Amino acid sequence: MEQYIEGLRQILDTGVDREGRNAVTRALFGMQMRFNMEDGFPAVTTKKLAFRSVKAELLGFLRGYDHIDQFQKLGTQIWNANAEAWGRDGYLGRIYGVQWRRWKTENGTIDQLGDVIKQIQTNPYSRRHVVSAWNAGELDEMALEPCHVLYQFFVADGKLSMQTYLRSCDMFLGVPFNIASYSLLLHMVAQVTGLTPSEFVLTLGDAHIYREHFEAVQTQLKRIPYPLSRLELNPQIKSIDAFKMQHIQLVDYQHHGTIHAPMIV
Ligand code: DHF
Ligand code: TMP
Repeated sequence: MEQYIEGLRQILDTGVDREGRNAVTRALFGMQMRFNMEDGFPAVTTKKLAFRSVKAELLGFLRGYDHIDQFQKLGTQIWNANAEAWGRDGYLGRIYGVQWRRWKTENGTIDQLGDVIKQIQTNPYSRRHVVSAWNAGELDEMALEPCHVLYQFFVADGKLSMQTYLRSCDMFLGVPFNIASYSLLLHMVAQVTGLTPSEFVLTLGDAHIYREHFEAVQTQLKRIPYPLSRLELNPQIKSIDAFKMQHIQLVDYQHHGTIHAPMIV
């Protein structure tokens, strides 16, 4: 997680301040972080990560959910504010999971993730293991345009790696979730394809810290990181659609205290 901490420091020290869509941020453009799953699970330790929310959000995406009631039932409210701002009674529109599992075509839908999992099993060295949430034709039908836009898998030596492109990165609030969520997805896809999870690579576009978060980030930078936690998945689960909340456990998670900071909608 040193890379995450270094990223925060770099942006605070050398980033450029701009007034954007919703607030003033300090930003750098173009960064990359690599997390090797053999080193442990990359749950941030310099504050408390709401891992229950991470699990619930990802399971919701895997099920193609598109309404805050569904996410809330699973155990997270992190999408409520955007839904409210969009003003369609809790409907989130054609967001991530809808595109991953039911991308609309002229005569039906495409299960991008299901198809990629089949390809990983039958044609592992393909360079086309790509899932896209960026559906340019439907951007105006989403509560928020996708931040994590696209991901790709890579197989070598019985190990599975994954890379995600994050076009817009709220370094304090969203990014710790994104790192944990995609690392979790990497473990899940590795388990159902019989591979060992290897590297998660996060490529960041506009990497920013909201002015409202500067103090919270300073607090975090003063803290000494703990050793990484581990992830345990119930080994019986062999289908990406069979995972439930209780099949996913973060163990030995040592962390500093929660730091509250507002999400800027
Ligand atoms: N908008 C903005 N401005 N930044 C975001 O990071 C963001 N993320 C979204 C939707 N819109 C966004 C989806 N992901 C939280 C974390 C991730 C997330 C949305 C919200 C959040 O509030 N995290 C809190 C605690 C959450 C909890 O306890 O469930 C945190 O302290 O990490
Ligand atoms: P934007 O659409 O104007 O870029 O605003 C989206 C904000 O949400 C931006 O601060 C990035 C942040 N964000 C993340 O960092 N990660 C996420 O997963 C999501 C959904 C949003």
